[in-house]
Amino acid sequence: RADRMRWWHEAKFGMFIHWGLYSVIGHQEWVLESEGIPIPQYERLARHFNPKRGCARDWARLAKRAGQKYVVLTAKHHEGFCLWDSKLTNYNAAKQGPRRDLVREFVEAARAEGLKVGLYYSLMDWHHPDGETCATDPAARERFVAYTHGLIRELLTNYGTIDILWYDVTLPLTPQQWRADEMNAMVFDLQPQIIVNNRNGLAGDFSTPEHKVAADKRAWETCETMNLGWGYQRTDDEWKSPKRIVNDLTLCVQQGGNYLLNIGPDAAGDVPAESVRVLEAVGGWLKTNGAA
Ligand code: JFZ
Repeated sequence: RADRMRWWHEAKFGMFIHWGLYSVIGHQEWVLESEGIPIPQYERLARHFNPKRGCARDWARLAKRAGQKYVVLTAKHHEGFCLWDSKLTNYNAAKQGPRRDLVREFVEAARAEGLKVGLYYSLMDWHHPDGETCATDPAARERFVAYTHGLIRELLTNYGTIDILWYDVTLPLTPQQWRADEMNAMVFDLQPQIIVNNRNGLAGDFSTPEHKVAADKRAWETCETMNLGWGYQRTDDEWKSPKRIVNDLTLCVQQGGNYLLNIGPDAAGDVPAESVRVLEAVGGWLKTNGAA
């Protein structure tokens, strides 16, 4: 168990990537909910989700320049759109929109740059017809939990070694209703070396304080944004300075934690220029100080 975590403790610094249909609009990743967009209208965003070839490789190269050692991509956020070629839903990037398996491109790009590979997966799903009714309707719950286990199985079967599974948001079900124990057992069966976080409501391998450096007795990782939002937000220019980020990273590392710093690429896969500038400055500092 300790061995499984070693690379992660040594890595210390990772890149979080929030990317999905919400990136087309540029009002963050909660836009479906926060602006009350009807599902059929939201689905049409897929037509405008047209990433440049090689954008995942650009992110991986950027992570390297920043001194980051692992990357975590939102394979499915709350919007429910799957960035991979799923057999369980057509609401995915290989069947509509770009018609490419963006998880495969991401995984291959990360490996090519020598980075460890993480996938973020939101249990909560605003798009699936059973995603809400599963809270009260047992038949819907049965279907939705099976769907969820099936999607996670695909992610951990079809893309080679996955180093981190980063769950998020258990709503509207309890860990018991998700059959989270069984889910993790499947995860470790498929990928014995993987490490998982605690946002499926179980302890997992590490905890995930957000927007704060919160030292813990167990393994922990602070996740943080570079501006205000996680998903691409056009008007959001409240960028943290390289100094602030180096400071937070240093605080995490001093206290034995990891630091997962987010970028929100746009629908073309372009990373906001200010994020690039700040990440390069952070990487430069790490190099100068012999820390990368
Ligand atoms: C979640 C998402 O809703 C959000 O869009 C983003 O992906 C972020 C990384 O995770 O938001 C959370 C989840 C958990 C907590 C706070 C925000 N928490 O435990 O404090």
